[in-house]
Amino acid sequence: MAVDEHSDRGRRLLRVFKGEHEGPPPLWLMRQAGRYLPEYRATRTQAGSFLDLCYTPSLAAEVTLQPIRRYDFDAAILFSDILVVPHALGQSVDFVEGEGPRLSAITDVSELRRLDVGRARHKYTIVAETVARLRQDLPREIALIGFCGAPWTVATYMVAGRGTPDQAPARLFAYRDPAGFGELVDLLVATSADYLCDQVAAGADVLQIFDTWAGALPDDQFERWVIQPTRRLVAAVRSRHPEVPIIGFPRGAQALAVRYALQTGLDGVGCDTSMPLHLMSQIHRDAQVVIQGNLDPLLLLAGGEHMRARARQIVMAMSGLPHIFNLGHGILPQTPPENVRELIQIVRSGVDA
Ligand code: 1CP
Repeated sequence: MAVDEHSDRGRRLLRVFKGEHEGPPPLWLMRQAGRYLPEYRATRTQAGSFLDLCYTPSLAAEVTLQPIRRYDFDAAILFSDILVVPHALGQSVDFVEGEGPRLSAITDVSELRRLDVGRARHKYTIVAETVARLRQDLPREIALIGFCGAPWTVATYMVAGRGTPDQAPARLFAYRDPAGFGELVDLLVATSADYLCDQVAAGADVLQIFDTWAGALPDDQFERWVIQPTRRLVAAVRSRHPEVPIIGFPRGAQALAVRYALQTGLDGVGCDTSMPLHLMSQIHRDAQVVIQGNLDPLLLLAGGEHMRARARQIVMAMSGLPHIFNLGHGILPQTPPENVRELIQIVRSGVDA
């Protein structure tokens, strides 16, 4: 890909974190690599299993680069999955076609002893190799985003053994045995810090912590299992890499996102689809963080005038603030790739296009 094409923009995504945010916002999209792209489906078939794709650096790097070749994004996000961490710790993890992830559920605290943080560190070297390849292949102008799941969200899968609509198994575990659940969360804080630091050492420029199920908790539990572990994870990464910007994505947090932004020490907060635009600007005002989001992925799938109007509305509402344009959740597999191109044009051309 031509470096010149991007040179006028410079490293726009990183500059937003330094307080430079004139002009249209930088943009990337959650799940920008994935099943909506025919070239992803082809590589996915070639890889065999989903975990093989995550653990084969040449293929994981290839699918990370596919959306960058097609579109004018400001960032690439490492292709991996949040469930690589439980797998690396020694839990059995399987992605069942058409059904989603299946893990051997952790039902009591004795099963935590079998998880092995040392073994995990060894597995992380494979992901770090993907990151290193990507940093070499990507033009400097395009930021490389590393990521992990937040301790709470990863724990919900580890305890339930699968995705659940209400995260009831993890919530119950935490109510019945807070000390035991706390042990699992502490272990995830420690190993996720290793995982993120390995990604930064290999060349990741920015990090994102995905807390997809943050919205399932009442405020006292949110404080304990979302805010506190995230604050410790951020502090642990900062102690080794003070400069790297870290974005949190507390999906469903609504008004609690303000407290989350104030208390975690994060540099940016990703806002989900249901977050009102005025609350997005309030989070920035109260906590001085960069704001990311939040077009409805279904509207990207639908396309047309409604999508164009809402994208402009978001850009306009956030203008003058440090804003990274994104969706409010990941791209859906049925999304027409041409809608992504159109969205990028709208965001790049500013509000008066
Ligand atoms: O067969 C396939 O291709 C599987 C689909 C898929 C993809 C493309 C899964 C299974 N994971 C991924 C990649 C992925 N997952 C990325 C790649 C980078 C990108 O382009 O954004 C990232 C950042 C994730 C993170 C992830 N995995 C999250 C957090 C973000 C979110 O979407 O909420 C979660 C909750 C997962 C778990 C997971 N992995 C895959 C599925 C289907 C799920 C959801 C399971 C469920 O709860 O039902």
